[in-house]
Amino acid sequence: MSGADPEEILAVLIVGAGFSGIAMAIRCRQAGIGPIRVIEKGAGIGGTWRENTYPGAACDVPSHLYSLSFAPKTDWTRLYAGQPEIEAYLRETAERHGLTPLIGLETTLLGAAWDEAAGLWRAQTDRGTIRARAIVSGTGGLHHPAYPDIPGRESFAGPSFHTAAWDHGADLDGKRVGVIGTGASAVQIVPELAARAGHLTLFQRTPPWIMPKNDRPIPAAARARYRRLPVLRRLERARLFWLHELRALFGFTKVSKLTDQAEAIARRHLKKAVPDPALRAKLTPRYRLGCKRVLISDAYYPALQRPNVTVETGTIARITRAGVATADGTVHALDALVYATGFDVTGGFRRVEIVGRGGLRLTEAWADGMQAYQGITVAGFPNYFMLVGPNTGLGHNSITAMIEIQVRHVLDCLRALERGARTIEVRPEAQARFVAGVRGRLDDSIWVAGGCRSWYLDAQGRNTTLWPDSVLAYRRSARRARLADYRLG
Ligand code: N01
Repeated sequence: MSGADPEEILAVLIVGAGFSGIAMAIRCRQAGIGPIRVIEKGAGIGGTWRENTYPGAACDVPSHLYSLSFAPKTDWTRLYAGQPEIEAYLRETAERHGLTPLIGLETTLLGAAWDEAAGLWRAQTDRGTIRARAIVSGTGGLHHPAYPDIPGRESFAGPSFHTAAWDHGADLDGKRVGVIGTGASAVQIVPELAARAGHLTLFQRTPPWIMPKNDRPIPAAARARYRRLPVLRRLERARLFWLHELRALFGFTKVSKLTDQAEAIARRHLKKAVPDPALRAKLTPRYRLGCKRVLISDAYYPALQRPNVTVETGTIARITRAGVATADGTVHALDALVYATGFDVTGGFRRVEIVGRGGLRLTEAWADGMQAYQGITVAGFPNYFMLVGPNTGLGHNSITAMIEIQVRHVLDCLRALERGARTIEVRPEAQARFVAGVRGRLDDSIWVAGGCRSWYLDAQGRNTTLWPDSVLAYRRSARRARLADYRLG
C-alpha cells in the first residue's frame, strides 16, 4: 500500500475492495473524511467479481442497475454483464476516483480489537497492525467457498475445484466432468462445460426454479445515446429498479397468489424448453418459487438435453479416486469434478475475530445468530460498521442499491466522529427493536415457509441474511443515521 505509515492513525479503515468497499472509499473521499485506507486480501480490485472467474460467470441483475449511481458507466455491452466487464468496471471506477494508491492488496485482516483507552481500533493484518478510529467492513457474504461434507472428497484423483476458485489450468475439453450443485453458479457454468466436455454429469439434489433470461447485447447505437444523453441512462436505471422493486412491493417475500403466477411462468419455460416428460419431471422444483434465489437462464435447460449430458438425481454417497458414487452403488467415473456448492455465509463471521468494548467478541454477541441495527452496527462495537451485513441481502433487486443506502448511513456516523465525538455506538434497545421487527417479518416469509433450505438460513433455520421488504422500505429505515438510536461518546 503506497504511502502506508505504521504510525498513522486512520480515520477509517475499509476492509475489502469489492463493490461496497469501493463505494465507501469514494464517498469518504468526496466527503473529505480521511485519512482512509482499504485493505483487500486478494491480488486485485473487484471482490466477488475478481474471484469468480468460472466460464459463463455473469450477473443476473441488469448491468445498468447493478452498478453505482454515482459512478455510472454508459457503455455496458450486454443487458446482463459478464464477470470480466463488471471486474473492469470496478477497477476503472477505483482508478478514476483516485483510490488505487489507498488500496493495500494481498493484505488479509486477521482480527481487530477495540482499544478503549486510545479510542481506536487495532486491526491485525498479515502485514502488521493498522490503527483506525473507525472500521468499515465491506467483505460481503459470498467469499468463503463451501465444500460439501461428502466422505472421500480428498481421494479424487483428477482436478477438483470450487466455482469460486476456478482452476484455469485444468484441461476439461473432451473430458468426463462432474458438477455438484444446481444454484446460480451451476446454471451459468453447466452450459459452458456441456459444450466443452466429452461427458458432463450434473449431480442435482434440488431442482431449481428457472425463469427466462432474455439476455442480449446492448446495440452500439443505444450505448452512444446513453453517452450523449445521460438522462436516458438514468431513466433506464429507474425503469429497471422499479421493475425489480415491484416484486417486493407486491408481497413477493411471502407465499401468495403472485407465487402461483410466477411458478406458472417458470413451468411454461420448463415445458417449452424440455419436451421429454421424464427429464422435465426430474427438473420440476418441489419447493415454492422464491424460497431460494430465483435463477434466470435460457441456456441451462437446452444444455441438459445434449446427448453428452446426464442429470443424476441419486444421493451422493461418497467420492472415490475414480469419481462420484451414488447411494444405489453406481460409480460415475470422472476426470474432473466441479463444486458449484455455494458459500459459507452464515458462519463466515467466525473466521475473523472482532473484539469490541470490554472484550466482547462478535461471535459471542452473535451466539443467537447474526444481527445488527439496520444490518450495519452492533451494540458493544463502537465505530464499527458493516456493509451488506445481517439481513440486508436481497433476493429481488440490485444489492448495489442497498450498499448505497448503507454507505450514506455510515457517512452520517463518520461525520459525527469528524465533528468531535470519540465514539458512536448503537444503543442496545434500538438494535433489539430493529432486529425484533425484522425477525417478526421473516417468520412467515417465503424463505422460511417456502419448503426449502438455502444459504439464506442459519443452522437454526432462521433467515439472518435477507432483508424482508422492499429497497424503498430499507431506504426509509436506514438511509439516515438517526442519532437518537446511537450513543455518542
Ligand atoms: O450456491 P448455492 P451458488 N450434495 O448455495 C448443492 C450468488 N451468485 O454458488 O439446493 C449435493 O445457491 C445445493 O443443493 P441444495 C447468488 O446470491 C450470484 O450457486 O441445497 N448437492 C445447491 O444446488 C447465489 O444465491 C450470481 O439441495 C449439494 C448448490 O450446491 C449465491 O451466489 C451468480 C451438496 C449450492 O447452491 C450462491 O450461489 C452466481 C451436497 N452435499 C452466484 N451441498 C449472479 O448472477 C450443496 N449442494 C449475481
